[in-house]
Amino acid sequence: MKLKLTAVFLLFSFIRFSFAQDPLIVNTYNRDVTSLNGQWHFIVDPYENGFYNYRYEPFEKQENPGNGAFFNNAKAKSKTDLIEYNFDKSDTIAVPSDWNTQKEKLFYYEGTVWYKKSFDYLVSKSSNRVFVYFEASNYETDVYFNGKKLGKHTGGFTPFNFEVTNLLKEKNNFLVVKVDNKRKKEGVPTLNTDWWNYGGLTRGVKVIETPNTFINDYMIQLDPKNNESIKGEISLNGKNNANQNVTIAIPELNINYNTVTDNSGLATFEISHTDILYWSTINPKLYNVTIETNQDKTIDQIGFRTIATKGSDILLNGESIFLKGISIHEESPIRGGRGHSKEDAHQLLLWAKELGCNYVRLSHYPHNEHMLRLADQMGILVWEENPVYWTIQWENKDTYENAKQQLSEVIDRDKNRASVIIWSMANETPTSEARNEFLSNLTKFTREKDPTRLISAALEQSDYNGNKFVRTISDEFANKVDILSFNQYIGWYDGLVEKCATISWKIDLDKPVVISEFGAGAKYGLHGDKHTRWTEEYQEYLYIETLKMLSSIEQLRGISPWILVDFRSPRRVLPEIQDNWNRKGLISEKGEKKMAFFILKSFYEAKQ
Ligand code: GCB
Repeated sequence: MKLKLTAVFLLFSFIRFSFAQDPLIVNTYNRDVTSLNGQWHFIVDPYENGFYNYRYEPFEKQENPGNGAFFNNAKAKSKTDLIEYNFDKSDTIAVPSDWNTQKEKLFYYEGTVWYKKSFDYLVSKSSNRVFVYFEASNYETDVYFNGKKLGKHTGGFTPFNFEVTNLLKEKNNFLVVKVDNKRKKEGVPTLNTDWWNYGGLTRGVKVIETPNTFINDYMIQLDPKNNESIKGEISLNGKNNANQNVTIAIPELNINYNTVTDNSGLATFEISHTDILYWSTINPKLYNVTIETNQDKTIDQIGFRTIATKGSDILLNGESIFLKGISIHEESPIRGGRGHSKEDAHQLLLWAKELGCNYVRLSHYPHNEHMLRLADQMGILVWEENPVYWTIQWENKDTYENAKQQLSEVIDRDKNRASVIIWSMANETPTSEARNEFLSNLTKFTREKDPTRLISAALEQSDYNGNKFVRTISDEFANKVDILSFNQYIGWYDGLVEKCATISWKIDLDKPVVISEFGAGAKYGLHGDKHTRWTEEYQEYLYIETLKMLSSIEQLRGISPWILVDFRSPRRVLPEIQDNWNRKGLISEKGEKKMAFFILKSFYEAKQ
């Protein structure tokens, strides 16, 4: 019996080990990669018939899974073979992209879809290593390569990669990916949100070939305490990662710095320089930074700036700045559905610029990397957000680990982007002891992982000592953040627009206040008097009155109204007005600007 248990345990730990995810490779944006984007075969599998046998046991746990397991990509070899699926005869779908807006029958679908891509691959050097890298896949993803499980990833908006070096063949590799976007009570986000649960391989998939020992990760930033010092660490991955020479070069600053990795493959460094041109919203200066070892080389475009708070001021490079912002969902303004391309990101950020923004809130989950790369280039500050939204299971340890993992992955990806100044822990979460602990732990984790940025969360406001006309923030977690942010909907969910003029604010904390949301629904082209809901006039009136009301908050240092563009949400069902769209956009999903757009634009123009 004991022996048997040990065997089971060993098998179990082997499975766990073999499913472990590899450390995230950074800067794949600039690496030479082979894209697997394009048409993939797919099978819709609501009963997960390709994953479980008829006793509902996962095929991947069977010694001999047989022909039912979709990850084997089986083909009938003789006329007697019984195989009840065939990827190559199944329909195709584009990757990257959500499935909902590509196939009408999948518009409301929440469940499992299997993807398959076959490809040939010739490594350029036999000692090289090869990885498959997923930019994002919503929500649970099981990855199989040539019939072997590579691993599983949870979370719909962050990248992950697996090594395939030892499984790779020159011809006919097959990558089979099971993507399941079922919402889960214990998930992050949970069952209830106000956005479309787009499923699928929503961002790109690529093959990355690296030398045997390669530059896996680095963080190169200005020392928050000394703006004449560039600090960083670089980690190498591979058998020969110890005692390796690493060179960091920034030609424009005449920097050519040599260092050596320690026994674990890590090199830390600090380079003093007195003539750094700082990245700012006015002059978003990016330097070409080269990192080189004797085997590998990577180039990144990095901006250097400091961000800090002092009392109620936000200081960018030591100077106070007002965050003229707008909230954005990741929907394509070009083709609809989940946004993923550079063109999608560019259009959204151009609209933000046109509005006069120097800042965007990327809600409510990590957006694709183009957004951050372009924000870096365009001089737009960014709030990035973890999808801890509304009513997460605060007491569930796995939920916490999941939230932490997703946060960790977006920090890994974007920690070298000058534009990113705020990590947001959560949105509109109900206060409780368990929630405070959950968010405080996330905050602690984030500060340790990245001490160069500010922490916030979109909180909620409430009456001050029972007085409905005086509003405050009474939330213990407010003590933990650097930027005090909250959403408020006075004039929309909370009374009518006239109410704005009756409200005053009493916020005692000496911290910068950034209003993370306010807004009203309006259907583009619907006109009437300013008291009629859903008209552009109502929305315009709300913006005028809200901006007046918020300006009386002494510590006000920024706003990101809700929202740049109308976005899909299954919660929004009012016929002829919503038809599954949240209508609080300043721009319609067709790109038409509503009247309130111009109110906010002139507010920003007048603001220093
Ligand atoms: C909120 C949420 C946001 C919703 C918005 C609304 O407070 O943070 O996700 O979409 O309100 O339109 O109600």
